[in-house]
Amino acid sequence: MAPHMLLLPAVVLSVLTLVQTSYAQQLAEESCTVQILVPGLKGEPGDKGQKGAPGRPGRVGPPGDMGPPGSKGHKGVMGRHGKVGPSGMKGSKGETGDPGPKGPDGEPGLPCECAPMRRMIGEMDLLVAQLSSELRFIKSALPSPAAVAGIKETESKLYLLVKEEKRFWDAQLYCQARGGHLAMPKDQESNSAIATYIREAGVSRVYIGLNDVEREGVFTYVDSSPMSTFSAWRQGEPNNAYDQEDCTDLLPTGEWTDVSCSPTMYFVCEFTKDNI
Ligand SMILES: [Ca+2]
Ligand SMILES: [Ca+2]
Repeated sequence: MAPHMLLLPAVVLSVLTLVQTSYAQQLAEESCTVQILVPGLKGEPGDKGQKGAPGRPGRVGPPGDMGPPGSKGHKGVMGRHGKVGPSGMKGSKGETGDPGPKGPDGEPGLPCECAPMRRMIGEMDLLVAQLSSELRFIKSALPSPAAVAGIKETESKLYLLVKEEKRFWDAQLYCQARGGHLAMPKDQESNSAIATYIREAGVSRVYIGLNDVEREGVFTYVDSSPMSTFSAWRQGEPNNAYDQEDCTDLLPTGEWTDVSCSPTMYFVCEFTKDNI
């Protein structure tokens, strides 16, 4: 008989031994006396496996410790002044102070000389009234300082040289609007006053208020009074040149000439002092 035929029942027996417990162990000890079993040869190492999938994220760790404190910053510059606030409420009125000490007695007064004083005061009142009225006249008569070369006066008249060139009748209207007329020299005194006035002002001729518009050759003043005893015609005047000279001008010499009423020239207004 071949040895492997003897071995087969022993192998079967060993398998039974492995699947049975205490009884099998006991039986195996008895079997080891019959046959010693050896493990098989170690196999060849297998191929390296593929890399596995990434694992799940780990748990959140505990908070870290607080870091060391930073260094202190520099001090800032001072800010601008703030806006002025609103005014405060008005304070309450203080109490009246104590009366001051009595002053020294004054010098004894002079005895009153009442009668002369009253007379003087009366005269001054009249003077003030007259000055006030003349001032009112000057203010109303002066169109502008540049247009007038001052005022000339006689005992009863005021003369105003107007340095605005106007035709005869426009000049008369200008004077009338201020309460007067074109100057009407009716005697030597007033004629000289007007002549001096325009000579001092450096004016070569002015209209005066005399004309023969109504009736050729018959001169009348602009207040309708006739030229009577006084006249100051230059030699050869009035000549009614070209049959169209019906108005009158006065020259710095004080002489008159008849001229056309159309040219524009300076003129002199006359005001009666009683009327102003
Ligand atoms: Ca004439
Ligand atoms: Ca003439």
